[in-house]
Amino acid sequence: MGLHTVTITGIGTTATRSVTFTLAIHSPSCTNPGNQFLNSGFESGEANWAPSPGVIAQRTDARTGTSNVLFANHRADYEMISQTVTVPTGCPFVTLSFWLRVETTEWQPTEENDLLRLDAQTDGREYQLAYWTSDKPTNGYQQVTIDASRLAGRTVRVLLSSWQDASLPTRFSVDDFELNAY
Ligand SMILES: [Ca+2]
Ligand SMILES: [Ca+2]
Repeated sequence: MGLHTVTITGIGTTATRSVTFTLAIHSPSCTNPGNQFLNSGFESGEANWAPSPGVIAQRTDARTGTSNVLFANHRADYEMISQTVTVPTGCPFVTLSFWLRVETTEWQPTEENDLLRLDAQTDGREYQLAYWTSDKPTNGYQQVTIDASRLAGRTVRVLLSSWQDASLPTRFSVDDFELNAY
């Protein structure tokens, strides 16, 4: 179940060609599979999201379209976006994925001074699903995918939040944030 990357390669006498595509396999009981978030690419601005001021905006470095999320205000200390969805029943497999770029001015490579957290709130409880830190900058945007199958069938508030210390800011750029059910 879930998303699978499939590569088909044809080998000829003079040339080799490959094609790669994504195969989505969902449970037969999952009648409404796929992405459950609205405005995943932030192209409608803040619509459907509950963001801190200025976090969602038009930027030239959006991964797709012209808008993305940027957590970079170390003076604000804490910034977040959230969206609440009901994951359809019958879809036992759930993933959260987004494209992330981490750039930092922190110079002590082993210290996790600035943090990006992915949390889920459901039934009055909060789960930390994953976190990323300033000591692991990325080379451009990279897709991250987190298993969130424990959220199957639940109404959940998904939060992505940044916590930064008072100096040497880190830029956490995010685009194309999806909650996929299968
Ligand atoms: Ca976008
Ligand atoms: Ca910092």
